[in-house]
Amino acid sequence: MKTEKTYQALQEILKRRKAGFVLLLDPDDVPEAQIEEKVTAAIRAGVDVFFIGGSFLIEKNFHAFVQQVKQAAGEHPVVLFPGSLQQISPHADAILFLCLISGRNPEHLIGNQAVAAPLLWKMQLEAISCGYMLVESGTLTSAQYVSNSIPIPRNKPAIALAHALAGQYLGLKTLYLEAGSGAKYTVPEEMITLLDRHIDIPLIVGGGIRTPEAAARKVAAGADFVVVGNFFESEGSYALMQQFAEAIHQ
Ligand code: 1GP
Repeated sequence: MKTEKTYQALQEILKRRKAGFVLLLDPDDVPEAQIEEKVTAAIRAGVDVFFIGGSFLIEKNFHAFVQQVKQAAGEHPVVLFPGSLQQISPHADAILFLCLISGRNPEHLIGNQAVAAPLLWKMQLEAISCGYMLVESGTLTSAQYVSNSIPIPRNKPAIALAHALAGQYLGLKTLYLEAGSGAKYTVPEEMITLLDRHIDIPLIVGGGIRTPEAAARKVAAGADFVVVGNFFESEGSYALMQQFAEAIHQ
């Protein structure tokens, strides 16, 4: 892919703010009639970037969903965060080209990427390479189950650092420390700080973040982007979105 427009837009956000606020939208959890209203409200509250993805796609026409989110998001980046090979669409600005570097499952290290790459090339969709690292978070998560991989022990930050450095030396452009959607425990701050001290590429952190205080702790520890998904699927939670934005932007 020739352009890196969206990757540059992410870096621009980091020049303006301490960290970026990412809202993860799961197509199965946002009713079609609410897409525009939710995206508009999120932008008003201070969301910087939208990720779209989920472990399964059961209900939705994925392309139509991505198109509607992009229409409502305007200039704000809309990035695919694919839970499977079915979650690829030319209507997004870019895709996180995930490599599950914490695991040892060849399908998630190179197999799926080789299937997806020609499709991305045909669509001329920007691919942002991302070292995806699952971190143990108290219970079995969908990401662990679906990827058939063992997460990094949460009390072993040195293991996370070794994988993160390997990802950076391989030329990956971002790293994602993932506790898993709805995780019981979030990614430990100690692990984030250790990576932040040694890694130059943007560090994305997500999974189980349910309060502005928790989000602020991830940023203080060194997260460049904080992803929140599950929490904003509950009734009335959008009222707190501005507080999350303030906590993340600092
Ligand atoms: C999951 O990191 C994201 O992939 C967000 O997690 O849904 O728990 O906020 P939550």
